[in-house]
Amino acid sequence: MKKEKAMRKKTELQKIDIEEQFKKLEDLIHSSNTFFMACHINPDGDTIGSMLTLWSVLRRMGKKVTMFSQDPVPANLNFLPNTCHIVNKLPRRRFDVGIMLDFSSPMRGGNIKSVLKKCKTTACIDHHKTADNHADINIVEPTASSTAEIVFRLLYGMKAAINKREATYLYVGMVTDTGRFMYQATSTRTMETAAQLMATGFKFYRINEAIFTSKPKEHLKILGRALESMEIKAGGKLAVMSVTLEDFKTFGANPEHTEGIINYGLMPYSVQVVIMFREEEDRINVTFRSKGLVDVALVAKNFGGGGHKQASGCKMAVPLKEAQEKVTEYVLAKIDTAIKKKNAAKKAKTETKAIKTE
Ligand SMILES: [Mn+2]
Repeated sequence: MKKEKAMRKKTELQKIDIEEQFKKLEDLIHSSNTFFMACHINPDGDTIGSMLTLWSVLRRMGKKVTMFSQDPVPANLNFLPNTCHIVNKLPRRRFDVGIMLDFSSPMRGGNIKSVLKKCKTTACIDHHKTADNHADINIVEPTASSTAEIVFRLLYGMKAAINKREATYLYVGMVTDTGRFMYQATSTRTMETAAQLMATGFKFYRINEAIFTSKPKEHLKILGRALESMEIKAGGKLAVMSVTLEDFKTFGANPEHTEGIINYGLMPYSVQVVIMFREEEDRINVTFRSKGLVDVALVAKNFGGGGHKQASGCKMAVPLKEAQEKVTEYVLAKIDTAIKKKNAAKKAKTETKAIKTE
């Protein structure tokens, strides 16, 4: 009971805190004139969609807004109107407000630190668990499906009417970050927000088509090659895929065309880990995916790379065959250890159970 009360108090405190942050940003938007906005490096639909939305709303309010992205907007998002206004050169001027969208540490935005220093106030809107509250105003909600969902809440609170185009931007952010409303982070609030966006009447099916069901033919050809190359090892637990320089040459494809292909390796029911090798001119790009049995962040680290427990990567300056052998052998050993550990834990559990029933 006591615990419950404390828990409730804690969530209430968090709630008050985040509401306060929303209010602070709202007031700041009203009282400021010039804004700098940045999306993260290797931008995705969420960071771009969130930035375009705020840019559009603030401009309608008569504000001056500069949008910055260090990396180019990915080809599958180029259909979005106004991406041409995103600059990749750091502005020199001063701003009233600097806003980081979908990231919280300036590093993730590229070289923006110098610009943020020249902003009177900084803010961050993010939904990553790892977010650090570096900015003056931090609206961080790890339970939100996407930054776009949080931006919607901000605008809703501000009573800013969202037009069709802005609804499109926000929808792009949500539908991409949730994998078409498929991932765990999709909540009732996500669906309610999407419904409110749809009510503006934008053609969501055209967006889905543009993002999910249209691909360059080079991507499909490389996908075919990668699937063909798939080898299943460790009694079905490991899938290994490779794409060679020769494949790229044959289809006139480039590394960008391999985007997302590794995820196909996780599709077989029994597979726990996927390794994908991509041959480049002077090195081998290796990526990993895991359903959880093996921590692939540690695997990548062992070869000089890094990442997350379930998605990681590294680069190796050795011939393809050598990389394939070394990495596969290492992962096979990791799978073996993980299974042995799992079995030992299972055995210990049944034994304690047996003792208890005795
Ligand atoms: Mn995001």
